[in-house]
Amino acid sequence: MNKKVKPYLITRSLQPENQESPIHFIKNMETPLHYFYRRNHFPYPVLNQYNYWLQVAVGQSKKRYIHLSELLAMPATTLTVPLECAGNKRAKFSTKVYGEQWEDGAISQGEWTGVPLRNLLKDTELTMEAQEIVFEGADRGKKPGNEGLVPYKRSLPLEKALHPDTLVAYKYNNKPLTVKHGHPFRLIVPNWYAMASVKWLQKIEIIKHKFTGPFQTEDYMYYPNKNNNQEKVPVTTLNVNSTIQQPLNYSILNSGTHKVEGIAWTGQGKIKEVQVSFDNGQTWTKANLSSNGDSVYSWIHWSLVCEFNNKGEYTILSRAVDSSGRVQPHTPFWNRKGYGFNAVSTVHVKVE
Ligand SMILES: Nc1nc2c(c(=O)[nH]1)N[C@H]1C(S)=C(S)[C@@H](COP(=O)(O)O)O[C@H]1N2
Ligand SMILES: [Mo]
Repeated sequence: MNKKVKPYLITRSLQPENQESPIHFIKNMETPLHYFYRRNHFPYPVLNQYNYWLQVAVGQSKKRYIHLSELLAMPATTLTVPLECAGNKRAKFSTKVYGEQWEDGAISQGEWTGVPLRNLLKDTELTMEAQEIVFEGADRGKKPGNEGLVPYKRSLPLEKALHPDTLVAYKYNNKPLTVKHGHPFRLIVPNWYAMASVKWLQKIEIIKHKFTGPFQTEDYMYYPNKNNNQEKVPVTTLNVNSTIQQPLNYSILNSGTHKVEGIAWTGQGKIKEVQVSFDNGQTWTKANLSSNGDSVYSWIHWSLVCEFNNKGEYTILSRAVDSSGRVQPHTPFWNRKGYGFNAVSTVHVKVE
């Protein structure tokens, strides 16, 4: 790539700020900070000294506070984790759905450093009755159907919250988190869609019941039916997925050798195989996979060198298979809010 010419974020909205990563040009395992996508429901919170204290509450009665400096003094874990917005690729549903029209770039990944949430909680706080842990961000705003200003607030089941890799993170790519990505600390929930990774974390509450709230039981639910709310299911684990980075959609290629390449990821196990098809899925060829080292969660890069000898139009498809046996479907699972799109990745090219 010419060093002087650089990609940009792709703007979806400015207030609140929602911008895509230029994912087709990201070759690194760690997305540079300025290319990390930005997804916000509300204006950025204005932070003050109190935001450096994390409140831990048990029900309504007991509270204690942990300061950032205490977090920094605790043993830390560093993990390469992708964040993918549940609405990534929403623009590709052929029966259109409302919401940010994300293409492929509502995903980025890098190294998160923080303290496992479980190490911040005391045994006494996790009595037999505890059922979920609720996380509240410092940002708030208006949400249709709700009164006043609502905070961004979500819960995790105890099992996920207490997983050793669920972090209260304060660094990204070895630098302090920036305000846009949750300064001073945010939750990082590997393997789940990124709505779970609450930014500007202010309050953690251990509760004895199931949490309900607009970002838990209205949004981030799969609604399979167009006209009613029946059979709704919460959005949790990342689907198996892949994106063709190059060649770009509708590009014109010279005849000859070209490299088809992209990324693949999953929230359940590891990527086992990525397959590429040039005949609309009748036959598939295995792509070469890069190693993701020791990282359990990170996406992998894949590539396939192929010959385009005849002039004409081609459709290139990619599909990933994970170690839990999941394969990207040919047709996406349509749902009213447009979450979890993971149909085979498609690119059209013309050879001249
Ligand atoms: N407090 C707070 N946390 C939040 C959000 C938000 O609006 N407020 N958005 C969530 C969603 S939907 C996504 S996809 C990720 C985006 O994180 P990023 O902006 O760092 O990429 O943050 C999640 N955490
Ligand atoms: Mo999201």
